[in-house]
Amino acid sequence: MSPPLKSNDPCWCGSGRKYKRCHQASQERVLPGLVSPRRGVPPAIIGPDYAERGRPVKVDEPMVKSNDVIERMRRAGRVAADVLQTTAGAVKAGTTTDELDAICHEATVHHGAYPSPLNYHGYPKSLCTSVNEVICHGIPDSRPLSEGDIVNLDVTVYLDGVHGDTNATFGVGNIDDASQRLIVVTRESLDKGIEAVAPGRPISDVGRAIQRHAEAAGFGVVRDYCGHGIGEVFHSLPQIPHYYEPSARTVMEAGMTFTIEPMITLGTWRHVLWDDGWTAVTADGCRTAQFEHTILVTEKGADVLTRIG
Ligand code: EYF
Ligand code: CO
Ligand code: CO
Repeated sequence: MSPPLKSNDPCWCGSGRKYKRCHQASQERVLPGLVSPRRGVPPAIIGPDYAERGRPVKVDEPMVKSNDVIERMRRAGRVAADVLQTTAGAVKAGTTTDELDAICHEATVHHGAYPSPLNYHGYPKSLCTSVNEVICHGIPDSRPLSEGDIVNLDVTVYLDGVHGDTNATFGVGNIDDASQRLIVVTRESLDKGIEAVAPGRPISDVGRAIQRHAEAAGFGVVRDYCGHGIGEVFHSLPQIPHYYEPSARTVMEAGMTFTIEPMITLGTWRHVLWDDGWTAVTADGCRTAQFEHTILVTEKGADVLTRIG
């Protein structure tokens, strides 16, 4: 990975080439706002091992899950999908990303679940809100959404000892054609990745399918953030690259659970981090979109655990 860079214009992508300001980027870059105090979780809700201290104790688990874990993941996946839908209902110009976090937090707790991002490695909020050129891990703050923005809402819940992780990107009011096309192609790229899931196939087939679709549309595929194994642990093996990575030779088996969460850009796939150490933005300021599902590998292919309904 290239060394951490600042997001101020002009920026260097780390490849030695200077990126000009993206001609397709929004006119103004997203700026950090104020982050509200941490929200509390009722004591009756059982959180993951990192909820108090921030550092996960259990960091690995079998890639192939037991039937008991899978049944609990089905419930967690449905709750995550429901919370995402509820939170998305509040996306409109003028709503702050902190208000979206409050809605996500309350909806999660209402289901008796713990919002998995909260205090995960010290992350301060219950939701990730990634606006325009923010690739992922945007921290909800006092910034109101503006007409024409795009925003990704990334929801993970912890219910009955397991996690369910899903996200989607939404337009705020009327968005420009490039942003609309980006959202459609990113959604399709996730679908292509899901279609490549089958027992006996290498994990590299997932990224190959995603990259082929996104690059055929002229878009970039973020390399430095991947899908991940999920279950009783938020992030475990296998790692799921969203581009063709020949070393991703692990063969998919029925009972494996992982996320697929491609981040697709209008320009470069390279990122820089904000000074907060969490927020990843495109190195050239171009917009980026993401969609995510939690997947179970079955004998027939993929079972999507975070589908709504
Ligand atoms: C240690 C975080 C840790 N990480 C990943 C922690 O899989 C996720 N979304 O689909 C995902 C969500 C969150 C997350 C929320 C908080 N974190 C973020 C950035 C860096 C980091 O380093
Ligand atoms: Co997620
Ligand atoms: Co994830």
